[in-house]
Amino acid sequence: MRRIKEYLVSFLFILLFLIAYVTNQNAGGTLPGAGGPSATPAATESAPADAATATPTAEGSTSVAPTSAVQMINFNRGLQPVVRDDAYRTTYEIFVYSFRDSNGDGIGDLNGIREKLDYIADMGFDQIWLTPVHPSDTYHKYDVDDYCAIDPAFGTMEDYEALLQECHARGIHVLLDLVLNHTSDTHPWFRAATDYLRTLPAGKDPVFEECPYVWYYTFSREPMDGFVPLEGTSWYYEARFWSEMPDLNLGNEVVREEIKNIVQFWLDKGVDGFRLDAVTSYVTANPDANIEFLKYLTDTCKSIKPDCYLVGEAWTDRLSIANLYASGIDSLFDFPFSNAEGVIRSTLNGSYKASDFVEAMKLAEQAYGEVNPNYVDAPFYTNHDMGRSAGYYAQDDGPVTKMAYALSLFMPGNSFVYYGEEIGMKGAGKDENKRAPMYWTADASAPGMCTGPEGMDDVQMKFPPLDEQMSDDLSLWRWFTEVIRVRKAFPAIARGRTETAEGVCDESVAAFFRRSADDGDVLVVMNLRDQAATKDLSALGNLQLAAVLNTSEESISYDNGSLNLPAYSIAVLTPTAD
Ligand SMILES: [Ca+2]
Ligand SMILES: [Ca+2]
Repeated sequence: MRRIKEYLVSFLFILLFLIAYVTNQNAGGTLPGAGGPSATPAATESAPADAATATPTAEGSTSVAPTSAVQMINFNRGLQPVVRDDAYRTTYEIFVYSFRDSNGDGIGDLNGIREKLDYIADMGFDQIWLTPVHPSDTYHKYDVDDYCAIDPAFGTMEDYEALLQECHARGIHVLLDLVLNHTSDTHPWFRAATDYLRTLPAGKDPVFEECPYVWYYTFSREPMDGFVPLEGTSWYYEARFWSEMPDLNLGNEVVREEIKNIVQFWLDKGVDGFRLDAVTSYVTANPDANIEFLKYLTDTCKSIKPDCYLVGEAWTDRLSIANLYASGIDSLFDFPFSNAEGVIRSTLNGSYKASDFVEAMKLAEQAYGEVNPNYVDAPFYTNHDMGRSAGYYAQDDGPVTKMAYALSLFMPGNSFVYYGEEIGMKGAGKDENKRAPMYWTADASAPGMCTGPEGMDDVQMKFPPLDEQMSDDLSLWRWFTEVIRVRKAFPAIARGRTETAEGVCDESVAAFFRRSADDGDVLVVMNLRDQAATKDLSALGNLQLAAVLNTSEESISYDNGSLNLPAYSIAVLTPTAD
């Protein structure tokens, strides 16, 4: 009888284990362990400092969730995103041509993106920025032929509307890339203007009533800096980037009316905001006029949809970016931190101290916040114009690349990630290489794979394709997922102000508080070097370990105010009551 009872108990235990295991698998491993179910980050209060061993705790925890040898997988399992309807998002940049092909022509398209919305949402992204989708005869489509249509290679307007709807159903916002500095030279406005000038008798001035499109651009009878000759005439036209990209005359009221109609069209459709291309080039060599146009654009968009979000591309230094915040725009990409020469890479390669990274964040907050207290920083590490970050550290097999992206994702604001960076894709040199097909799988001819831009070199990948990385607890992809999980579980990370953790922050360890009136305080401690570090945090108040990020199977521990960080690892701590 007693043996039967024992069998029954064992059977029940195994059954419970199986149920818990299956439930957790179905949730993509995001459910809290059986020991600490909770919908808030507070769940981690009871998490053991080292959960990797999954040993039953003294309290008799019967944690039966599958465990990993990597501490963060177990420790962060209970963290849940704090969802806010504000601009502090985590945004995925999609180069549409190269992301996902739905119809077998090798060209990425809108329906392909729709197929992958679960992938994007499961990683924790709550906003996407699509590179331009308007008709254009280039693969990148940064020279627009029609601002209120969809390029047929990418799909139809119905496809775009369906994409918007499915994004919104998942809580994902959509940013439209708006290229207003210039049109294509094949845009009907430019064709009309140039056709008119070609028929105009020599020496006669153009007449507005005969062809207002002449005033949409800037024509000159004299050769000028930034102008190119108009073939078949004695005229020149402004084209700062390329002869096939004539600059719009953004000071002109008729052009502004057209732009107002364009943003109205897209906001009415339901887009959540715009990524503005080349905002420093709107009005060349006249910073005040440039800011004035950016203000006009911001005010116009907000007058139509007050909570629409605008982020501008100003590839320039901190001071120039700060000046542009006078326009009232929500965000400007934080270029000084990005790219192979930026603060992030310099910090990881040792040119800067870990503490310099914290100082740089504080300087940016001060410079931007002084001009516009409501600014939202837009940190990013790379984009479609930059070499892929996996090429920045030739000797690195993962940890340095991971830490570099963590620096970007732990910056305050709306954080942007370029597609493929989450799996460490490669690509540098010519632009086409920076826009290689998303590396879903090793088989380049598998369904959904794109062929990539014409002229792209054969880009050799350094890290495995996504499907292989998804089953590896130490992959780059898993790291990204965990970093974003932590970023979203502690809203102060994106929304708070940076304060150096004095006495802890040094050459190799970046340590800072993010303090937020609404979201509380968090302490972030990042070991940015290849040696373990032990830090005494006892002077910083009563803290508890709230989240961990490991690049190896070595665990982080926190006991009696002493934090032990293995090489290249991150601890997030929160204050306790006393
Ligand atoms: Ca296609
Ligand atoms: Ca311009």
